[in-house]
Amino acid sequence: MTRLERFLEILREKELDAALIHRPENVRYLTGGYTGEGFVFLCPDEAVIVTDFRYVEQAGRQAPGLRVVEWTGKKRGEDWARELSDAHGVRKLAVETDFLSHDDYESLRKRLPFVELASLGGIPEELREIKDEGEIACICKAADIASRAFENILERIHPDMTEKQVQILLDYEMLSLGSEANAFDTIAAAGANGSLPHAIPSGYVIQPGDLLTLDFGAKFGGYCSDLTRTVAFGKVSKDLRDVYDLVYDAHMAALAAVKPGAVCGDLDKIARDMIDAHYPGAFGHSLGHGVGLYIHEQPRVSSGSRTVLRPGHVITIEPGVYIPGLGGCRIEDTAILTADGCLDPVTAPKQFIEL
Ligand SMILES: [Mn+2]
Repeated sequence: MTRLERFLEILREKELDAALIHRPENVRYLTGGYTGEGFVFLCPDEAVIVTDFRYVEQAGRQAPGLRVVEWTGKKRGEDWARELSDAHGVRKLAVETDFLSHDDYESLRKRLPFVELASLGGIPEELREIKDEGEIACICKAADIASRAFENILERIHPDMTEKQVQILLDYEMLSLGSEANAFDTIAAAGANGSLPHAIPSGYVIQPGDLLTLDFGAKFGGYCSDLTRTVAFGKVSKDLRDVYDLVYDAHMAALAAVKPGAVCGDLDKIARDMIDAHYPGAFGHSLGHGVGLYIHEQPRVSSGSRTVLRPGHVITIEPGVYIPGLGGCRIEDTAILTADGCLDPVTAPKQFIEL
């Protein structure tokens, strides 16, 4: 059964006649490759991409099986939604209420007064949680590109460079190795900036004795990789070395527990208990998250999450310690759930590196 067939089956189970899909990752996923703007109308008899002139030809190439219609100044998106709903006798139409703007929702509601608008309730996101072989191959390739980029820059980064210069070097390397785009804005945080989990790379000049945290990812076939490495420049203080060793141990312990049947909240607890025993409260974010077409997907790997892992889940394991005034450390790999364990596509070294 194709993704689209499975999606339509769930729509039917939920007694929804049709759906409008606007979120770009969901459009790409359900059309099998369309990456342009617009939306998709889906019902059991028809799948239609509604877009403007700029993407009509592209839509035909990327999603050959689907009908493509063009909106214009005279016939806008909501007019097409109306026409397609009328043509298929739609009474209950599902939309992404967690994505559409209030204004877009209101203009649909006004244009479709006899149709009940319902929430799609995250059906595509749920389908996207479990990756198929093709998707996993893309994630592995994206992880390989990012891993090799990291290894390649190790001999070229040194004190006296700014965080920004390191970011540019890493991004350039990933793109040169075949990344389609960055999976997200690369984080480079050195010295005291390391205590900011999502620091923006700055003009700060890296000093001997600093730790540098790099959080980055490549994209391949639309799929993201996500990894974090922390490296030392020269001799770091004993405090920083202890932080590194603890984060490393917590990362390895949580990663070792990733297998089908594992509960996401339990994985979080493994790493959190280890860190809280030494630095209470210094690990202030979740252990990880799903990765796919989008960088942060289901499932959440967080405290209290009851999600049970299954083959095809792809999650990150990224504990960290952040101490204002001192700095921080995070180590992250991506784990792909297999039938009996997990596969780690990240090959970048993660033992303590002193540059
Ligand atoms: Mn991550």
